[in-house]
Amino acid sequence: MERSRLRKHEMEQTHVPASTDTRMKIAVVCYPTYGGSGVVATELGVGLAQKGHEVHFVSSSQPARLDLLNERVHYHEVAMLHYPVFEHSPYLLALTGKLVDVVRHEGIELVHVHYAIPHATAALLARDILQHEGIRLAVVTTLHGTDVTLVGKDPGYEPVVSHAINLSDGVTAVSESLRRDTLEHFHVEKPIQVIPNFIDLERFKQRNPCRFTLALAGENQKRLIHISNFRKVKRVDSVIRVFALIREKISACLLLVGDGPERPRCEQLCRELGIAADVRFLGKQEAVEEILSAGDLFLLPSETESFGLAALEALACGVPVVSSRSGGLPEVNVDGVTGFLTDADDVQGMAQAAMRLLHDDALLQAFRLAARKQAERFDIHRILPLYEEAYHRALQAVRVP
Ligand code: GMT
Repeated sequence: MERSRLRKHEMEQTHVPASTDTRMKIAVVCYPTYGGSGVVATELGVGLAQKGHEVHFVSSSQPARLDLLNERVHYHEVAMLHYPVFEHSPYLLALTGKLVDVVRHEGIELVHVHYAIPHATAALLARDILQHEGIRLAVVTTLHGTDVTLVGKDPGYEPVVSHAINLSDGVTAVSESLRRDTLEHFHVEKPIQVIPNFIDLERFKQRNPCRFTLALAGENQKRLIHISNFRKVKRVDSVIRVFALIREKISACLLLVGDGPERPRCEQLCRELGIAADVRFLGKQEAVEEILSAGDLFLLPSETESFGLAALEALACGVPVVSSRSGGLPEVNVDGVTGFLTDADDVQGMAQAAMRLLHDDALLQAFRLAARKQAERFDIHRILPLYEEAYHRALQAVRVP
């Protein structure tokens, strides 16, 4: 690295933040995909930029909810090098190289990676490379879900993820349940701070339902909603089976938002159960808050769910949730207050819980109010400062000689 540029970097880094008001230069690494950790990372980054920090997103393509680039929000695409020798191009190395470049040229002091695999390993490698040039970089890793509960704990990945957790300068998990799972499945000495996911209560609130959604349902039909990426863990087939039982007793329609590998099987199941006319596959949608506002109930029977951001979005729009009690869902959906919790494979139980609410308007209304109140606990304005504090602690840690 050129001397002058190095000096500029050092000068910026000698300004140890005195308080959590200090502006930081942060790189955010995430998957760009619709849903989950990519959404949390994007909304966190944009929120930090609104508070005056400079945020650089680093991803394989522009994150789905990142529509605003300005003087404090930047995006750097990880370009893949394709070469005939590679059966699969090494994303880990491409990301590491991009991080080194962005840190060098933008004076980044902290990298926040969302989803450990392979982002945390890439950030640690970048930190090592930069250390040889005299640049100190803090790495904060946020564990989101299957990076721990499914993929990460695979014996082939476990030592790599344990190493990434132990060597990060700060580690957070999105729920207490995920923190426990991490301690159970990994060889971890590092303290893990729980910082729950958050919600923008201004965006996610009861609002005029989307006209398109209303047009899809009959006048007196109850509307059930499910939103996911249609992967096996989401058990969208159970959503359909629960709905089939409800529909035997109540006039209702099911709105399915999102897309993914299980969708064709789910479409087939609807035909086999003879309910296809009342089930709408809406695909990926941007204005989920408008669709949710048309809903009476949200269904989420996931096999594993470290947090359940979609459930929180539903609650914020005043829509009660009937979900499994897997993972962190009980930390979001309060049984008997904001919805009901059942075992993940209890299709009958879920249908009964749903019908209890759909049959009783007064109860449904009480749950709607409680749902919004619960969502207020996860207000972005309460959670964002927790990340700022975590960053400051990580920065202090790398600055101690
Ligand atoms: O881990 C995944 O399945 C993907 C991950 C993501 O990157 O989309 O989703 C997880 O992170 C979300 C945001 O923190 C949580 O709300 C989800 O509950 C979690 N998914 C699972 O645990 C299955």
